[in-house]
Amino acid sequence: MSTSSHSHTADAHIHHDAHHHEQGFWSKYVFSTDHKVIGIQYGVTSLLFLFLGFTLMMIMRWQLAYPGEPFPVIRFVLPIGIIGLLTMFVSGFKPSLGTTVGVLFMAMAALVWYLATGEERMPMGIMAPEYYNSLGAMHGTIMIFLGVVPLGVGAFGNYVMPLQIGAPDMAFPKLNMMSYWIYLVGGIIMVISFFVPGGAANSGWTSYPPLSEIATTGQTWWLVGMVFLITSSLLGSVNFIVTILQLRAKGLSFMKLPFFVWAQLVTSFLLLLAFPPLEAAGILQLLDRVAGTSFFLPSGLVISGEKLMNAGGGTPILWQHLFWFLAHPEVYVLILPAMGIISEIIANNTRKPLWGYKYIVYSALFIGFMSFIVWAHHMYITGMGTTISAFFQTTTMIISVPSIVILTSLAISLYGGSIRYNTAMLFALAFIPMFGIGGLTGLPLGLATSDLHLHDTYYVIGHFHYVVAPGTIFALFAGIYWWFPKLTGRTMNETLGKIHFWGSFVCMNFIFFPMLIQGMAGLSRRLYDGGEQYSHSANVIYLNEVMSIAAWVMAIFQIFFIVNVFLSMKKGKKTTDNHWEATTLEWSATTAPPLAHGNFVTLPTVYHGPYEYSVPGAKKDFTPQNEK
Ligand code: HEM
Ligand SMILES: [Cu+2]
Repeated sequence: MSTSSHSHTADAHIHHDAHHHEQGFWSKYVFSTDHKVIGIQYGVTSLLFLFLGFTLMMIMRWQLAYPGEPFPVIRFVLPIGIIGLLTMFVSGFKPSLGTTVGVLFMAMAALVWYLATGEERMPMGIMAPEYYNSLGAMHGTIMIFLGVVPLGVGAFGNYVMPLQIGAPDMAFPKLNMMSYWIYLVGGIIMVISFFVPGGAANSGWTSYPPLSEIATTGQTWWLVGMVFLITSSLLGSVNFIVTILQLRAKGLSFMKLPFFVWAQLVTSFLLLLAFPPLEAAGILQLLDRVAGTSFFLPSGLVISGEKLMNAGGGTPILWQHLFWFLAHPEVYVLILPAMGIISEIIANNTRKPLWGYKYIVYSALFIGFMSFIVWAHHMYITGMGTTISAFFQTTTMIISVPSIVILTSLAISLYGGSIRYNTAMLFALAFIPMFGIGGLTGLPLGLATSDLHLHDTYYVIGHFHYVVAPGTIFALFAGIYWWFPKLTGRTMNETLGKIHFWGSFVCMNFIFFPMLIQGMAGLSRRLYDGGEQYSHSANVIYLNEVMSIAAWVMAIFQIFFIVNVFLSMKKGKKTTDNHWEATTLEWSATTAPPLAHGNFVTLPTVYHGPYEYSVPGAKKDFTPQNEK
């Protein structure tokens, strides 16, 4: 790989300095309207939330492995505090991003200490059953709505998409800023809910009534938080759609868009169309809880021997429909940006065009459309009658086809390439089989007959975690290693990166494969003691400890990642604007790091497709999109 500096880099930086207006600290870093700063804000915030969701899971895994044993608070709090101190140390305790993150890690250590103690949550140091429910519900909520989506869309989408389409910024920069701040408020409300009487929401991330309507105050906070998060997503998605449709560089026709941009476009439509019904439903549930309405409560509901006065005429099943009408498309919101990231990395590191670019694009569009008519495959057990079941089984089998097309195209893209095995590529390569397992294990859940047995077992937990953890999370890691040189002008350390990859890859499978086995044995999900009380789990219960240990070991490997980020930000090898010798605009037309605002020295014109690698007769093995 070439490390020589392109000659325009120096000029661009000079130009940059001359161009630079004096901006105050607040408008530059805090209430910024620059899509890159907002992308970074989204990135830092969502990574911290991912860490929090991950920590909740580690606390749960203690309870699952050793139910009834006192929780070793110090073993969990101390490492997080040390990460905080280490981060501050690497940043020299000076006012900077690193120090801020260090302080936030210290705050997180205090939060975890709070969460892992207290008579209400941990009587005599042992987890209360209701509290396991809280941790589970909040782990799911935080991971999805505060972690993965804001990272995949808010951070990567915001930072990369405008650069990839040659736009000076998003179409509505102020809306963009509002989207971030509303997201943050939603997140803070969710965190505060841990401190209200009765603790955080404990009705699952699905919030099914009637349970959710008689749950403690935390559920009200959850609903209010969700309204903020949904509003934020809606503002973001409108912005993304208009930006992609209106602000593409000259010559950048739709079929020349990098697949990452397509993925963001389809994702935005999913958010825009699927979230409003849940926002409405959330407000209705809120009214049921605080205003005495009965949208979701059936007549004659009796709770602990007492008739619930406001219950009547409502239907819990309506909530299930409204919830899954969002939540199935949401699954594709989690996976499409991931596929977008993977496509960029695979094309570049095989030095070959993406095989079947058109099929991939059409598949993504088809997925987008179909994802609105499969939702009730989550409800076979609810009981809808065979006709409706048959419809949803059919659509579910159909929607699996485009995913298979995308995955197959990516796999074929590898064939005959001269593959560069850097950390980003390793994560991208691992994505293919991991998402493959996640997808294939979904098929039996899409058929009512087999779902009868598998529904609500650990098989489901194993299935969707293969999609979101070694699937999406790996793609997001890949994206961080991949775009880091663009963000900072420096590269991440490859040795630390590879340790991080291999450790995570091995541990992930030790965590999630056993869940599939437990589930097939019939072990139910959402059990606070991991299924200890059931005789049918006797043969598979030992796996709980295996999975928990794998989860904690995996946590240790994440330290290599955290250290790598902060170390590389300060001390990483300086690199050129186009570190990976890539073709898309964010690499070949912008500087590293890109200009503060405006993005481009001169707006680029596009002449080529997104993945013209190793074109016969070309001088180099890559032809940038903007090269004449
Ligand atoms: C290595 C990482 C992870 C581990 C070890 C893990 C582990 C777990 C465990 C043990 C449960 C509870 C199962 C139960 O009691 O039924 C759970 C539930 C869940 N997890 Fe994860 N998880 C991880 C990452 C993620 C990610 C990345 C996401 C989403 C993007 C996610 C979303 C969920 C959801 C939605 C639930 C269901 C919560 C509910 O039942 O309401 N998890 N996870
Ligand atoms: Cu679904």
